[in-house]
Parts: sequence; C-alpha cells; structure tokens
Amino acid sequence: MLKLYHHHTSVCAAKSRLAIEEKGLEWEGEIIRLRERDQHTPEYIALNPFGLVPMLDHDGRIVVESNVINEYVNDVFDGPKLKPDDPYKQAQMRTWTRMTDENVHAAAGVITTAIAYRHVPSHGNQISGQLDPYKQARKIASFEDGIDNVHFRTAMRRYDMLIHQIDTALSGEGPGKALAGGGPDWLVGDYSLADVAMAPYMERLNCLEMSFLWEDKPRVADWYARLKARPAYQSAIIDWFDWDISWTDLMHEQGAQVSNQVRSMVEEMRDPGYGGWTPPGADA
Ligand SMILES: N[C@@H](CCC(=O)N[C@@H](CS)C(=O)NCC(=O)O)C(=O)O
Repeated sequence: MLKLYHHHTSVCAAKSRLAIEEKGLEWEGEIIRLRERDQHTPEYIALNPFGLVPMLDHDGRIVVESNVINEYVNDVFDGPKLKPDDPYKQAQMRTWTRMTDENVHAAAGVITTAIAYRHVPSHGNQISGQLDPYKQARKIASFEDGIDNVHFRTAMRRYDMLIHQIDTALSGEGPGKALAGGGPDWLVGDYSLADVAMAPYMERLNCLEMSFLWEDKPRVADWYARLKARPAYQSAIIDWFDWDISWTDLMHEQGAQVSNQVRSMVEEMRDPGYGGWTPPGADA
C-alpha cells in the first residue's frame, strides 16, 4: 500500500505527487488540513516529528521530506527512471533538489503568505503550532506585514537568482561548472527529480503573477511549457487546485494587485547601484 499524506496546494506535497504520478503508481491519499492543524496532532507527530506534509506510508514504512520521498519512490518502484544512471549527473540532480530544501522553499512560504494567505484569517492558525522557529518567525512577519516584511525582498531576490540559474543550466553552461552540461530540455539533461522538484515552485510563481521573472528568458519559458505539457503535471498539480479553488483564485487576485510593485522591487535589486546582484555576464 502506498499512501501519501498531503495537502492540495502545498508545494512540497505537489512535488511528491508529481514523482508518484510520473512513475505511474497507484496511490491513496489523505488530506491533512493544515489550517485545522491536523499536522500537529499527537498521532501525526508520532509518525512525522516535523509536523509537515508530505509524508509517505509504504506498507508501514514512513518516509518524510518531499525530495527524500521522491528518491525513495524512484528507487523502490518500477516505471520511468527519474534519476540519471551516471553518479555525477545524480550529484547534479541533488544539487538542484537541495536548493529547494535550502532556501527556495522558505522563499515560497514568504511570498505566498505575504501576498495571498495573509488575507485569510484562518491561515494564522498554522503559525502558532509551528515546530520550526525560523519558519515561524518568517510566517509571523509575512502574515503581519505583507510584502513590506523584512524577508520579502530576500525571497524575491532568491527567486530572481533561481530563474537565472535555471536559464544558464538549460543553456548547457550551468551557473558554474558544478551544474554545467545540462539542458537543452531539462535541468541535468534527461527529465529528472531536479525538474520535478522545481515544477511546483514555478507553478507557485505563476499563480502569484510573477511570470515577469522569466519574460526575457525564452529557455525558461519553454522549459516551463514543457513541464506543464506533461500529463503528470496536470494530474499531480493542476487537478488538485480544483479541490478548493479559492486558494488559487486568491493567489492570482492578490498577486495581480502587487505585481507591478514586486516587479519594481526586483528591478531595483538587479541594479548594481542598489548593492543587489547582477547575473554574471550582464553589463554592469
Ligand atoms: N522540507 C520539507 C518541507 C515541508 C513543508 O514545509 N510542508 C509545508 C507545506 S508546503 C507544511 O506542511 N506546512 C504546514 C505547517 O507549516 O504547519 C519537505 O520538502 O517536505
């Protein structure tokens, strides 16, 4: 039995649904109502001490952490390979998935709460029970101060860098030799868990009306279009949004309201005079 404890709009849960769907596996799901704090019940914490989704139960073996779940699912089951055979390519793949764990996911939490979720009072319920104090601090700031919160610019700067990193990876050059040799269609050559890991974050940026981040990057736009065209993207990500459509509507509506402001913020940070970052190779 393969059971995924998940949530319909959670980016991490979407990441693991995507891997499972790409493998073509039968699975059952249990929705963890994050704003009702199902993830903080003693029964759930006894299985997953981090109090987060997703969580996989494979015949009684409990696996947590979306990227770990994805490797487990790939390694244990037959079906299309989502990991390269070459250990070096595997290392590159993990360098991408690690980025999501390191700070891309934190940035997603900040921008989603600051722009959209803060407008829903029940979202505040999730904050009090947070088991990760760093995340709790970011959530409180984003919930209270919206896009003026102290983490917002950092989060946008991280996403702007990420889009640049993806662009150079698809060019084959990579953002540095460690990630060179990928593309032209997928991040490390063939479609892999690296692309799976990034897909829900791209969808989130799209929902929050931030596609301006790649408007001058046709390689990224084409890669995103290729991701969206995969049947598993539809069944693992898009189809779940209909479970409770108001959240994606909220993201689009609130995202549209601040899109110009956020765009100016990003452009300001790209300006070297601001002390921001300039992509290598850009005129400065
Ligand atoms: N590193 C974890 C992060 C999981 C995570 O943050 N999940 C969020 C949803 S995307 C969650 O469960 N939030 C509930 C909460 O913070 O209380 C993973 O990749 O699985």
